[in-house]
Amino acid sequence: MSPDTATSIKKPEDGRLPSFTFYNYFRSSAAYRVRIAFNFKGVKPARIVDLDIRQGEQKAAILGDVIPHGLVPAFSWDGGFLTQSIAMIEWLDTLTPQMPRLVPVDPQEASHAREIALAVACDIHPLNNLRVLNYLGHWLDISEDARLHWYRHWIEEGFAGVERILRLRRAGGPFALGSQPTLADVCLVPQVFNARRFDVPLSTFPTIVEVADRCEAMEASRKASPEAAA
Ligand SMILES: N[C@@H](CCC(=O)N[C@@H](CS)C(=O)NCC(=O)O)C(=O)O
Repeated sequence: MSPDTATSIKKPEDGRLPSFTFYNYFRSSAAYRVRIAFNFKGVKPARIVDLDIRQGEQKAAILGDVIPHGLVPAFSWDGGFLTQSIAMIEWLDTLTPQMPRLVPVDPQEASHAREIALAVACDIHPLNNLRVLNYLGHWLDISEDARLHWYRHWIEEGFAGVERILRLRRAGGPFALGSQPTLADVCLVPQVFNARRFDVPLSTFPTIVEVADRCEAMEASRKASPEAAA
């Protein structure tokens, strides 16, 4: 695809999932969200391309206009592409009828699922992305210890809000918003995984830990974990 073909990007025909390629990195928590969604929805991409973001391979792909924003995850299909894990999960969910509905059909419940998902995807994850950590280190000369402090701080700050929201919203569980896992759980599992990986104390976030652990124990999540995807 080149800029002058951008206007002819094709929509998936007849509202069904096309045969598509998934651009992945095993440790990317945004890709981990999408992998969990694949398993819940019983979807298998036709092709998986693993890109090592530590080596900048996701940027090399911009050259082919495959991943215009230079980040994983992304989808591409004949004549089209989609980026942003939340949009990608909604796309999968909309084009596959299987349960669970990751974005609930009820508009109010859907907004609550997006609320938690976006608290993770917009308010926590971007601050701790590899390019931000690299920028802090390479350009601002911030030490590794201070970067670790930064990393933990933004998870703790973000989780404090999510914990309060979950306590107010939960109607008895067992998942973040009720009896089925939703986009909210799908986003919490990788973020809790990252928190543990960087030794963020989680004792003040019992609701987050409870719902994330419940979803993480499900086969759909286990098969999507960085260990399983490596
Ligand atoms: N908002 C994007 C975030 C994508 C993103 O930041 N991906 C990370 C991996 S989790 C990445 O490609 N990082 C490469 C870098 O930081 O250079 C989404 O949800 O898909």
